[in-house]
Amino acid sequence: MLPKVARDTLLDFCRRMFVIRHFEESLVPLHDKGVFGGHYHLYIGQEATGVPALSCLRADDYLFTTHRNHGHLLARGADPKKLCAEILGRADGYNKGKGGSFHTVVPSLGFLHTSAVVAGIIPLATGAAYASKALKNGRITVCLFGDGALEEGAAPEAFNLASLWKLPVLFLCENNGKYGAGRATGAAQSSTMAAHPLTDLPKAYKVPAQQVDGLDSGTVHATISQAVEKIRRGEGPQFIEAQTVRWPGSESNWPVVLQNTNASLAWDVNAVPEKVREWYRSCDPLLIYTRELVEAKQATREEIAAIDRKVKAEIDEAVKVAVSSPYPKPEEAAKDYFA
Ligand SMILES: Cc1ncc(C[n+]2csc(CCOP(=O)(O)OP(=O)(O)O)c2C)c(N)n1
Ligand SMILES: [Mg+2]
Repeated sequence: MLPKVARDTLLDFCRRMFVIRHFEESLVPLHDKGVFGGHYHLYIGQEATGVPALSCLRADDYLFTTHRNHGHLLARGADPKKLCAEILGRADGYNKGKGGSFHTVVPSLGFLHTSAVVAGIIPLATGAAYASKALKNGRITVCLFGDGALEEGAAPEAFNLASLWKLPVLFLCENNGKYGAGRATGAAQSSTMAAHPLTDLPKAYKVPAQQVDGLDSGTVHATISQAVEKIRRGEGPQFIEAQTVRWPGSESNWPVVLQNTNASLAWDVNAVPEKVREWYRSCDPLLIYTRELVEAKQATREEIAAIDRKVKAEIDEAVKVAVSSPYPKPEEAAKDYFA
């Protein structure tokens, strides 16, 4: 189902989803050629969660995210040139190349902290929500994390305080299937959590919690906007588990792109290698969204192909700019830290 928003906004969501997809796909060959090192994770397969969800926020709200942050930053309007330069460890990156893929922080977009420490941000986001409540600044905090974060003690501790103190925080858990094992099918379920469904955990702390189909942009948009309204009205925290199906390229330790995305795949996936075809046919949120736009006569196939081409050219340009950005000077190494 499409989000109930104006056509311009629907097309803007489409553009943002393509930005994420092309950006993420373009990182893989860069890494494989040694243009950047270190680990990294891609947001492919979760675009129909992040894009509509973050559109429900105000410009001055706060966000905290994880090792799978690129899509969140881009959904919120990050500059692909500066994000790519950051991931490549270059001086023109958002954090002068010192944060890298796992720790890109963009306070101007509300991202106060990004951490690869699984669940590390949950108490921090709760703290930011506590500050907003104390300062009465009307800002809410969105904490974005994966299903794996619920296995950490930090998560329930934070749910407890957020609930007791009725803090303005949205816990958005993106459940993309079991970590480190094969791809999940249908509703993702972790076998490393005793709490089933995962929403039982926040509910035990009286945090209202619900599951949504993270491939369904309309349901995500409606659910998040209602949750955000309740939080802004002072009702306290909310927890939403968005379920997606792990992109096959994220199954192994390092991302693998067997198929570069283009809009035409929405209507014919025969070009996709058989090994991964089923995911593109039925689980790819970007292609699902594209088909929905056309079926609802909100856009023609040609219009979508034009958005796709334009975004691809922008991302190619962003990569070029990032690759030509210099590394930070050695004397920069000890600057911008605090202890
Ligand atoms: C505290 C901690 N333990 C272990 C890791 C290693 N690690 C990195 S990603 C990850 C899985 C996280 O799964 P999930 O939260 O579901 O996120 P996903 O990668 O599936 O989006 C783990 C265990 C870590 N980064 N931090
Ligand atoms: Mg996960």
